[in-house]
Amino acid sequence: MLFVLAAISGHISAQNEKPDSLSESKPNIILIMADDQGWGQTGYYDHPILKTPNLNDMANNGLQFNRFYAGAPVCSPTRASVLTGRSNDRSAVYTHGYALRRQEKTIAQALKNAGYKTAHFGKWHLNGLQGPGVPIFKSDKCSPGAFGFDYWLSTSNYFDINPIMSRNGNFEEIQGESSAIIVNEALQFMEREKNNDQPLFVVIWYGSPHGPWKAEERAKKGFEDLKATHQEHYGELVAMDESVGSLRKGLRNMGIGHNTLVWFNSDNGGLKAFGPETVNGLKGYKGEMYEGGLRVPAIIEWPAMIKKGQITDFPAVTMDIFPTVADIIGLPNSSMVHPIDGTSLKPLFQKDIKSRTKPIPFRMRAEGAWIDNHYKLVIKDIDKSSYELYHLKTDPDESDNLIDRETEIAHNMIKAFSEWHSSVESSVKGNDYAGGLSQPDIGRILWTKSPEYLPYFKAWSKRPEYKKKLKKFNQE
Ligand SMILES: [Ca+2]
Repeated sequence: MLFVLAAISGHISAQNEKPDSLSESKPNIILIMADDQGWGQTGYYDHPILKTPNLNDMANNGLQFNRFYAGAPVCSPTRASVLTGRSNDRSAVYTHGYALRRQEKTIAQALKNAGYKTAHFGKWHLNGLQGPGVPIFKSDKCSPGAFGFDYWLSTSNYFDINPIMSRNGNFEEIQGESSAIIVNEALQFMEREKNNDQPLFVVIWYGSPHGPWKAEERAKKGFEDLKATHQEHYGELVAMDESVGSLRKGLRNMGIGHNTLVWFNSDNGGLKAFGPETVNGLKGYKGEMYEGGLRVPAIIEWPAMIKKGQITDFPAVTMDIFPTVADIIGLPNSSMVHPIDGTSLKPLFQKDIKSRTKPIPFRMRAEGAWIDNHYKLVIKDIDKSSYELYHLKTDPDESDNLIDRETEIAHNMIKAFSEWHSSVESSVKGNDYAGGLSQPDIGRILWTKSPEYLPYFKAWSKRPEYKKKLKKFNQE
């Protein structure tokens, strides 16, 4: 740890910013995540109609990943993997909507223990509530606060224009576009906190470009020839990109941009409704174990430590976020529940590395995948042992199944996946926690079936985002 800190402070001194306390040698860390943005939906991958000037600029100024994977092909499971460094089933987040197990240890808790002030803004989706995003109760056992966030302005799920959000448990309607709201709030938080002793850990999880699609008129400029839902969807992406620009500009204006690590990625692959350009022609979409369902845009920007203009083909995954941050800060091994499925990407900050030692595992809804550098095993049905094998370099669109031709590689990968699968089964039973599983899993429920929310139904029944769900409570 001392070595890491010395290395970081040495580098900063070279940039004429002199750290004079321990906290200043710890970078601020900001994780930002899109909701359903596909791998093809950026300007820097030459999307045919979408321009993302701010993401392009961020990519130019940092480290761009060409092979970055969401931890799972849908929402909550990937979010769990970000917070724990573990594949989703280990923490009982079996698919979207499931609550994160309370015995898990999160990156927010670890950084809080290391002296960081922590905050979450936006979509949460780890408290077991399904249905359009609602504000989260203070008493919620799986709120952001329960998992290590000091400050939070959050909704249970996706949210759009003028949402009702929860500020540390207090419900508040906030006017504005959803991406702009959470970035502005995050900047205000950082402005308030930046002169305190504590470094900052800020998580910004967008509700865009997830449906229902509702963009501001001005953001739909240039998309007039598209059908209505497409105009709204791309408009949400435009607004999200603008908010990335506001965030980066805000950090520079506050004078903290240099030693702040900003990590951007999406939470799963693109949506089929918006065509093959959404996933840049890859096979499959959100929900599938093929590349289109898993591969997402990702960038790390950290001017103090990452040279601008780096692009890597190193395969990386959201499960790497926690181990990477732990490596940078020097967090103790005990800050995570083991086994961890990710690996530290810190060595990539200094030099490009071609080959990954630790394969990337996926398991969700009895499907799986196992990525070992260029080879990928796809398991369509774990119970039936149905396997496909692809070589992603020579066959990026996963059209040539090698399972019967590359038999030795197939055999080794199936064996490795099966051993990993057994270890996940053990995690599901609670064997990773000292003393075993001590609390029942919360599972998931539609909030319209949750008695706690009942008192709000009448008042919310006219709101556009809840109207359909609460029709019977609308008495007009
Ligand atoms: Ca999503």
